[in-house]
Amino acid sequence: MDVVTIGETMTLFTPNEEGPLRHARSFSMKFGGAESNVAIGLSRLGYKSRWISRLGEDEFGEAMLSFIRGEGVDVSFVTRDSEAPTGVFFKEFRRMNDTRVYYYRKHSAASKMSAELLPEEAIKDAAYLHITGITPALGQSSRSIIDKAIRIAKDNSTRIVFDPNLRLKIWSNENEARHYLTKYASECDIVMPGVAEAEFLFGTHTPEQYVDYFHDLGVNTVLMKLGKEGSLISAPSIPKTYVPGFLVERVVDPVGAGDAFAAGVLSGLLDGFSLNEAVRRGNAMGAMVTMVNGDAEGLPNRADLDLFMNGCKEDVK
Ligand code: KDG
Repeated sequence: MDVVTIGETMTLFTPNEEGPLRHARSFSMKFGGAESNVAIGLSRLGYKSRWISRLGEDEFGEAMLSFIRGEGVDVSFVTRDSEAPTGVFFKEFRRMNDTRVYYYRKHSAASKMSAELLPEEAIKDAAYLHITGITPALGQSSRSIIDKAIRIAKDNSTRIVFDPNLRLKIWSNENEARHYLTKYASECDIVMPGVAEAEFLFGTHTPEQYVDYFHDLGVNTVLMKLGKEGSLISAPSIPKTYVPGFLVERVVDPVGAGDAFAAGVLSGLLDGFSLNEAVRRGNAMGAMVTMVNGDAEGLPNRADLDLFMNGCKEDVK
């Protein structure tokens, strides 16, 4: 197994028109979840990925499982809950450059994930464990599954990658979010924060200072996402280096860009790339996803990725 990830995926209703959600009358049904986005991104590029979660025994759970399985992701450790539903969320394209999300996920099946539901075999054969700050935000029992996954990973030399993915709508309060995001960052090998997340954790500083703060927590490799500016990377063997971003002509839907970045970086590391080259691929994948409506719809296969990275925007016949 190349990468294992754990988290909630929800049925996603996207309005078919722009503007405040109160006026939307028709929606497209999709699926979205940071961790399954990463697993799908890796699978499309040909890697073995596993997504661990808990779904309701309901129609949305059935549809989601078929979709994610159909993308080639291993779902054999996904459990079902007969008492709690699969979560739902809505996107809103409120106006240009203002995309919002609304969750209906409290008491969802995924929030009932717990350590007892995670066997050692689910993690121990993986090269990387990918976790985000969303799963611990779901509550104490979700934190217990993440804690167990980290322990299994450490016992089996599986490298741990953490994306803080700050979601203040689901944490009980800011102090709790800060406490757990700092704790999980400090337990991981690679951390992929955005600037807003670093600011939330450490106050207002420069990207270079944020990188130092993460290293001070004990993080080996810090990959800071700087949006269209690309990324700032730092590891013991690599001084702080800026890796430029890719030009995006029009952002259609920014949600999922960070997950695409994670999938791109992990795929590059699995290919044996240098950190710089792996992050360049992550930047490209993040850019590609913003140009397509949907969390996972813009995640490329290898041919699309090569075309984009080589500067060919379209295949001219
Ligand atoms: O990174 C994309 C996610 O934010 C989206 O898919 C929904 O997982 C989600 C969440 O919890 O916000």
